[in-house]
Amino acid sequence: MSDTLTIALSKGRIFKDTLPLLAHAGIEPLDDPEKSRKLILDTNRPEVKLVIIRAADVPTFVEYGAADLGVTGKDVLLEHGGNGLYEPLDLEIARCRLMVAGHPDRPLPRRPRIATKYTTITRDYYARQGRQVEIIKLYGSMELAPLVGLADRIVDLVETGNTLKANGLVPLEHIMDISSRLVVNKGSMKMKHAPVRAFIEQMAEAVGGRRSAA
Ligand code: PRT
Ligand code: MG
Repeated sequence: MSDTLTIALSKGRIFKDTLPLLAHAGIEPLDDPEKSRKLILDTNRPEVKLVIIRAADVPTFVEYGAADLGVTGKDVLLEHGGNGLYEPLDLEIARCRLMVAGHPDRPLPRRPRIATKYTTITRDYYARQGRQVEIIKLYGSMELAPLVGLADRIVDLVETGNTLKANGLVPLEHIMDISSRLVVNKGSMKMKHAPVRAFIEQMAEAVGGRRSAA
């Protein structure tokens, strides 16, 4: 096991945006996760495997050493509570903003209800401002909550703003910018120091190359 490197990724935008960075490190998956049902993908480098999991599970796999490395959104990391892992690199991919959104001109009750899947970040955000809110945990389709009277506001990721707009909502407060991070298991950083370091450096180089090409 000690000569292998396992990298945890989620399907969709993170996989798509990580591919060119992996290519820079000389790593090419042998299967397409959107087509294959395999959860462990071999790569052109026999010692490197990709495990394909739900985005919210990436920090858990890496924290417990089921993967040596992973790529995950800062939103997911903050909700997870990223103490058990190293976060050596901002990959500058899958960028978006975490925002408070709602109906533009609806008065707020004294203790507004905020629907979100980001309960930890949201609680911290309002607590820091000393604002009283009730937080309602949802697992998806946050935009629906204000339309059906479940919540006064939502906290969600915004990229183009099209989803909000399509549901008659507007962005109201910017909480933070989000991008995806490379995360590393603490044990792997020690036990597989040379290959892990080399991988981090190649990824950093790829990020730098993209930045100067932009
Ligand atoms: O989709 P699934 O339930 O499997 O899991 P997931 O939603 O956690 O994963 P995925 O792949 O959708 O997102 C992975 C990561 O991509 C997130 O953790 C973010 O760090 C990042 N990211 C970047 C985004 C977006 N942009 C984004 N726009 N994640 C989600 N969205 C959603 C947003 O929640 C909203 O529903 O897209 C919609 C808004 O997009 P616009 O363009 O209409 O504003
Ligand atoms: Mg999604």
